[in-house]
Amino acid sequence: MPLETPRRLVTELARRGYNAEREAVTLLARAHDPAAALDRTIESLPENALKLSAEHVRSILDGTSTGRPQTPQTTVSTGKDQSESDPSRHETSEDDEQVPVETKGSSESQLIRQSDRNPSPASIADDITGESTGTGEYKDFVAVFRDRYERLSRLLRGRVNHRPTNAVQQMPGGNDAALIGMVSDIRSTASGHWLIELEDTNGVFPCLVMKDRSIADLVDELLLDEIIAVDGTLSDDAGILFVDSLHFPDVPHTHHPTTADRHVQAALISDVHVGSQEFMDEAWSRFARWLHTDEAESVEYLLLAGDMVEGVGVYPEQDKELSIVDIYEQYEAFSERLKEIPGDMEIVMIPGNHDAVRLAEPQPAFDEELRDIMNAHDARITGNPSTVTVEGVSILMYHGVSLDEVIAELPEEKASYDHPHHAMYQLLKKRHIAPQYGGHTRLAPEKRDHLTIDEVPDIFHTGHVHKLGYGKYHNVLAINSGCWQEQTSFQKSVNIDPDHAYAPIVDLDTLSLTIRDFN
Ligand code: D5M
Ligand code: FE
Ligand code: ZN
Repeated sequence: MPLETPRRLVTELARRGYNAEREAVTLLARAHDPAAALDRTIESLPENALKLSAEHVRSILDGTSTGRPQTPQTTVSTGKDQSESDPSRHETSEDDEQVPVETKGSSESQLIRQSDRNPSPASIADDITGESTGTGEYKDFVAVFRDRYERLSRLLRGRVNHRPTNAVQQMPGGNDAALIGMVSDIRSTASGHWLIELEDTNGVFPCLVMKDRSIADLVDELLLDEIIAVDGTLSDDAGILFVDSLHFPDVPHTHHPTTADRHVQAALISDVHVGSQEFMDEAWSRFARWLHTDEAESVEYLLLAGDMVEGVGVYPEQDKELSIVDIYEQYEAFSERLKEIPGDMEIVMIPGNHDAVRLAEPQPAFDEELRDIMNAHDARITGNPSTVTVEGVSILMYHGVSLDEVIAELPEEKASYDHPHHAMYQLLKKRHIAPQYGGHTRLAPEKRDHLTIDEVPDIFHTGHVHKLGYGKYHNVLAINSGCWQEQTSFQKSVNIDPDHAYAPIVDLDTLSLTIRDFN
């Protein structure tokens, strides 16, 4: 990156964790080779220095001395930390080992600059089926991120008195300031503090979270491309914001779920994987038979959150574990299994990453051909994700591919395969189905960001990670529903120990939960 302009120098200094006197930046910008001058200056700074002085730069440029380093400047005032109450948590049944993790990548600026990352973001709450407008062009990606910013910043505006990044750049040093932006970079400085770059539609601004502040814990929860707000104090040269408090769009603590006005229940399941040699044929039949019993009399709804069938060519070597190799025959077999379910139950289905619809999210619903095959119950067939309302209760159904990413990025206590609902809490907190762009989760470019969680659901239902987990987050019942497939050889190789053949049953009038075991 060329460093000839003061703005770029400031950004680069901030990226490396340094603040600088205005005069120091001017001197560097005037140097014959600003990049080399910057490198030399930084090399000669002591380890714990945070600020670059003009005197120091002059001494380097003159070549007279290495200069007397400044003492680190850490003017951080007291802040009101955002403390998250621990949501109520029920224990899940099984223990498992952790799956290998990935590291955070760095993201290119998406709101104002061109990004050349692999094409794709996109849709929530509403079903995308038939509404997809994205062409995959560059302008769609800019549009979708602007839309994400617009939607989620609205949720934060009441909480901070923010200004656009370019306005903050003009403010005098030492002032209080607040920003709302997309997290475009997270890195630790040489001295262990956190440098977070926030981007809005006007620019990028560096924000520093000091390691010994209690809000430093929240940095662990940050994902690239999510929208947050920060409040703090500008450094003397106004080049960096020292963060006092950090806010997520979040679900209000006062959120009060709607419940059904009669006693009625729903079974929330996912990941049936018909067509896999590991599909649990007999357990499924036990579940279906139970639904015909008096005990299950109130279970009037069956919600299926994706991966109806095992699919074809989803993962390398998958064909060796297929019991049915033709995708249409898999849906026919699945349809037969649906026929075992009582005919008067209402079924809602969204697709998953093993299903025969486009992989990029939001995924449209099954097409006519597949609907014809699965027509036995006249199911409500909708896209992934979708919000469905059942007896007045709104249920956000999402297959869950982004959970892999959230679990990979965040520390164990914030999200893990053993506690998949904790990863769901993070999505609720960020008010986004797939905050991080450009990883595993393939996002379809649309003009609108359909994956923001605009309305808080009463229930959030996901699957995909094949682990059972449930709990409440700010009164939203989160359920990750396990699977109907025994451990595959791939899962064995990476220590995924699936929770299979459990059916979470929700009372729609009280939102209480019972887990039925069909193993
Ligand atoms: O995903 C089931 C779970 O297993 C989910 O957490 C992804 C993970 N998984 C399964 N197979 C693979 C491969 N081959 N690579 C990476 N991750 C994998 P499901 O959607 O049912 O396959
Ligand atoms: Fe699955
Ligand atoms: Zn899946």
